[in-house]
Order: sequence, then C-alpha cells, then structure tokens
Amino acid sequence: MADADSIDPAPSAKPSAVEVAKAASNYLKGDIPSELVDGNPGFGKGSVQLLKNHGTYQQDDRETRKKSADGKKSERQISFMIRTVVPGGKLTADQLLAAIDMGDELGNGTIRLTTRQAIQHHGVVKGDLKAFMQRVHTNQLTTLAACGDVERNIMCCPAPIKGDPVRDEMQKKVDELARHLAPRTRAYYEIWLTDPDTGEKSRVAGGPETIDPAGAAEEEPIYGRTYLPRKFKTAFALPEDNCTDIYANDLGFLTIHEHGTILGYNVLAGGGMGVTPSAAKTFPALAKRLGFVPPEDVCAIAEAIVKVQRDFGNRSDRKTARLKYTIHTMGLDAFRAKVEEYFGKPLAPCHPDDVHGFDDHIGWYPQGDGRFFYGLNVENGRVHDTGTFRLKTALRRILRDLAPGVRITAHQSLLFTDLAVTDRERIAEILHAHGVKTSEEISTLRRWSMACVALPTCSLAVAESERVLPGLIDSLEPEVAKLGLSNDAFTVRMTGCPNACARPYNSDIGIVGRTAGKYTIFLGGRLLGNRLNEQYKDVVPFEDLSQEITAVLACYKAERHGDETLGDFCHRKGVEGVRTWADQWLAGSRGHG
Ligand code: SRM
Ligand code: SF4
Repeated sequence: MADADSIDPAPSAKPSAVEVAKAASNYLKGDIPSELVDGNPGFGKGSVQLLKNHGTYQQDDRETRKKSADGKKSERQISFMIRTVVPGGKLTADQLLAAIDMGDELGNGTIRLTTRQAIQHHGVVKGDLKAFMQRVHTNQLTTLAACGDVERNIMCCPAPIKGDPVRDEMQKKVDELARHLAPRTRAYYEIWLTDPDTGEKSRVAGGPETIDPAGAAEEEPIYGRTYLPRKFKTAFALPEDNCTDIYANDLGFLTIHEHGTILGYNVLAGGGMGVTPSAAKTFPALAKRLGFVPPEDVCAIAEAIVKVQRDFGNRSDRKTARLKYTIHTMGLDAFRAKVEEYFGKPLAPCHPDDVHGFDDHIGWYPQGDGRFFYGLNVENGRVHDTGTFRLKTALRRILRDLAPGVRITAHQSLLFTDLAVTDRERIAEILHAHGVKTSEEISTLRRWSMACVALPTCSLAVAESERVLPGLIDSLEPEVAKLGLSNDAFTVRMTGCPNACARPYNSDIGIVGRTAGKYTIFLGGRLLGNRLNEQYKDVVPFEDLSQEITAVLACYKAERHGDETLGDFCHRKGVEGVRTWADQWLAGSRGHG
C-alpha cells in the first residue's frame, strides 16, 4: 500500500483543479487565513473549494441576485451555508437550542435538518464565520468534514430502543468510526478556533468528542495531503430498519444481530445517487454486498476501503470520482481483492440477511425503559417561524420545558427521547399553540415525502424543490383520499437537480428538477431503499405533476396485487405499462371534465 503522503493524486492524467488546490493547501489551510480578514465579502476560488472541507459553502441568494438585476450586472450578496456534523443525528436539547439560537443571531433565522441527520445554517456572512465555528465548537459539535473530500456525517438508526443493546452498540460504533476517520489537520483549529481576543492559538472551551485538537497532527495518516478524490458517505442500518438508506452510501454497515448481540456487519460498498444527465458516464448506483466483518474490525475495514478509494479513485475527473465509479472501473472482484490486501486478510462472505424493513420512527413509541420517544415530522427539515406557523418557537418551548434527548432522522425529522407518558399531551399542546400539527395529524403522504434545499441558496438547483413540494402534497392529498390510499406508505422525494440530495432514485416516486419549472418523474423504487427506480416521464411542467402522479396512483389502485406496495407494483408492471394505463385514464378524466 502506498504511503499516504507519497500518493500521486493522478498518476496518468492531469489532476483536477480541486486536486491541485488541495495538494498546495498545506492540509486544507491554503489562503483561507489571509482571505478571511481581507475585507472582501467572499473568498477566492481556491479557498472556496478548501472551505468545503471546513464545513462551509460560499453561496449567494439567487433570488436577491435576480431581483436586483436591472439590466446592469447585479451584485451578488455573498453569504455562507454552514453544515454541522451530528453522527447518528444524536444531540441534547441544549445543543439543538444553541443551533436554533445561532441561526437567529448569525444566520437567516432558520435551521435545516438534513437528509444525513446533520444541521445546516444558511445566510452567515463572512465576518461572522469565525464566531459561528467557535459557537459550534463550544456546543460540542464541529463543522470539520461536514462537506468536502472526506468521510461525511456517519448515519445511524436514531431510534432509542433502550431494552435493545443492539442500537446502543451500533451508535457507539458510529461514534468510534467518526473519530477514527475524522481529519487530523490543524488548519481547522488555527483558522477558526484561535482565541478571539488575543489571536493566540488556544483551544476554545468545549469541543466535540470526535475531535481532539491536542492530538491533531500536520499529517493525515489515513487521507494523506490530497484527502479523498471525492466525498465519502457511510451509514449503519439494521435489516429490519433501513431508515438510513444504506444502499445509497459509499459504505454501508448492515448490523447482523441475534438475541440482542451484534454478530458483525455486512459491508456494502459503492452506493451513490448523483448523476449528470449530460454525461453518460455517470449513473446512480446501489451499494454492492462486499463481505462480513466482526464488530472489532469495523474501523479497520472502513479504513481499508477509504484507502483503496484514496489510491484508486479518479482524481482528474470529479464527475466520476466517487467510489461507485472506482468499483465500476476495477470490477467488484478486483476491488474486493484490493480491499482485502489493504485490510490484511480475506473478507468473510456476507451473512444472508438483508434489509427487509424501514421505519421512519414518526409518532409516539415506548423506549423499553418505561420512557417514550416522539417522532415529529418536520416538513423538508426546515425549522422556521412563518406567519401563524411557529415551529421554531414551539421547538424552543419543548426543548426548554421537557429537556428531552434529541435525534435527527435521515428523513429530515426529529425524535424527542426519554419522555414521560404525560409529555405526550404537553407536546401536542405546545405544537397546537404554535400552529403546528402533530405527526398524527399529517397525512401518510406528507410524512413520507422529502425535498432537498434547492432555491434560493443552492447554486446547482435548476428547479424549485423545498419551496414547492408542500404545495404539491396539498394538491395530491385529496386525490389520494379519493382513491382510498390515505393509509398507504410510499416515498415521494423531490430534488431541484439530478444531484439527488433527497435520494430520489431509490424512492417509490422520484421527482427530479430538469429545468426551470420542469421535472423528470421516476417510478419503481421502494421504501426499503434497495432498488433503483426508472424514468417514467421527462420534462413534466410543475403544474402537471399532481395529475400525472394521481394517474399513476389510480393505476396502482386498479391493478395492484393484494398488499403490493406502490414501488413494487410499478416495478412489476413496468414504467411503460403504467404510462399506457395512466395516459388513457388521464385522457378519460379530461374528457369527463
Ligand atoms: Fe447534497 C451538493 C445539500 C445530501 C448528493 N448538496 C450539495 C450542495 C452542497 C450544493 C453545492 O454543491 O453547491 C447542497 C447545498 C444546498 C444548500 O443551499 O443548502 C446540498 N445534500 C444537501 C442536503 C442539505 C439536502 C437536504 O435537503 O437535506 C443534504 C446534506 C446532507 C448532510 O448532512 O451531509 C445533502 N447530497 C445529499 C445526498 C443524500 C445522502 O447523502 O444520503 C446525496 C445523494 C447521495 C450521494 O452522495 O450520492 C447528495 N449533493 C449531492 C451531489 C452529487 C454527488 C455526486 O456524486 O454526484 C452534489 C454535487 C456535488 O457533489 O458535486 C451535492
Ligand atoms: Fe441543490 Fe441539487 Fe442537491 Fe437539491 S439536489 S440541494 S438542487 S445540489
């Protein structure tokens, strides 16, 4: 195996600009320190790339940009998105309260729970970046490696079933692996966590367990000086509960357990969703079953896979740099052999168990220790106060009054844990007093839907997502009720571009932004997350989405077998079969209208 620091980032091809920037950056420092204080509203190109590894994206509000365009070149109002790592989505009430406060005091007054159980803030100005990072650190969390070419926030089933040691053990493994794969660079501490008054390199009070600045070194023993060729994502799940969507991850650990004991983990590799439609070489992929490891080998196998990706991933073309392409290029057997070489021993074959359940944990459940947890559906993960809908204030009240444990789910929602039986009524009272529905009062359709951020902040968005999905669900709800499908659970996932941040390509109904106001519809994935869907219709105007989806649901209602799920039905009938039936139904209903 190559020494981490002697790796040639692209042995045979010209390294991409990002690789050049990383190589010259002295472990992600680059020009960030000087540009941070240069008085400009933003950073230069090189720093913008490096900053991602520090957990922040330079953005601008695309709407403000448009509005101020009066024929002249409009000025971009630069601000920053900051993502905070939350392994397994596990927080305390105080930590979530502090995150909400930070959004109010330094951000745009909202926070966003992400599809990977993390927290995003938007609208932070450059002058406040350092103060923001310090507050995140004091809040025992970090933004280091929330974005960038490194291991990202590791996902874990968040349900706190106390009688079940398996979930506890799994979360401990997640924390251990997060610590193991955390970057060691000192740049983060030097740039963001220096003493605000003296400028001396001292540790700001607090700091998360995953990060130990005292142990930070100039070297990156796992990543090397150019880190990974691309982002790298890991999730842990249970066969009976794949709520973290492990098949969509670069690396998945499926926890194999018997009678409350973890036997080990099936290791899955090479999942990923993002595609570039204009580049045929790109594709979404489900992770492949690679082998089985005992619990004590989790960090070692993860490190081996990360290092194979480090050494063999494509560093000249970022479009094909994810692990799924490395595996595609090498072939699965050759990839497995290389991983075994780095791991130092052969991998056992996978345990036959696979995912067979999925629970979003929304609603009221016993924890198994006399306490309860409550899953609150947060629509598209956005915590805000708008008009009479005051979710942010309601959350503040719940967090202060009940001081529950908190978990963020991979469906952008929240669990309040360790509750007393009497808290159920109290939570409902608080939500109602702030114009927020309880989870029991929202439709199954809304509960299983999610949308990515998209406009106005995401620079890659070609269409709306978060801001239009609620309206689409509003218009679908009565149709679903008319068809008698109100209790059927199926995933509706929308994104503002094909990068697929809400994982649309393994959902029952995927709606992917194609161009302004138009979408591609995908059908035939499934709740379990272990099947990709297929393109159903392309370039569908937003105004037509509701009736197009209603027609699909009518077809499902008319022709499904027994309790077949929507995704399974569409997969069996085939997108063409569904299209023919649905188009006839649409023509008929238009004729009658
Ligand atoms: Fe994502 C890029 C938001 C989960 C695939 N993603 C982005 C950026 C940073 C846009 C950018 O590069 O300028 C978005 C920030 C928008 C904004 O204004 O906030 C963004 N991604 C998100 C979040 C916040 C969506 C959400 O609604 O929750 C999710 C944050 C997760 C986290 O906490 O770490 C988010 N992104 C995902 C997922 C789902 C997942 O990981 O389970 C995917 C698909 C899985 C995958 O990685 O393949 C995903 N995001 C992408 C891609 C395509 C990557 C690819 O391999 O092609 C990009 C673009 C890129 O990397 O070039 C991207
Ligand atoms: Fe932005 Fe596209 Fe991701 Fe949505 S899917 S957040 S539009 S990159």
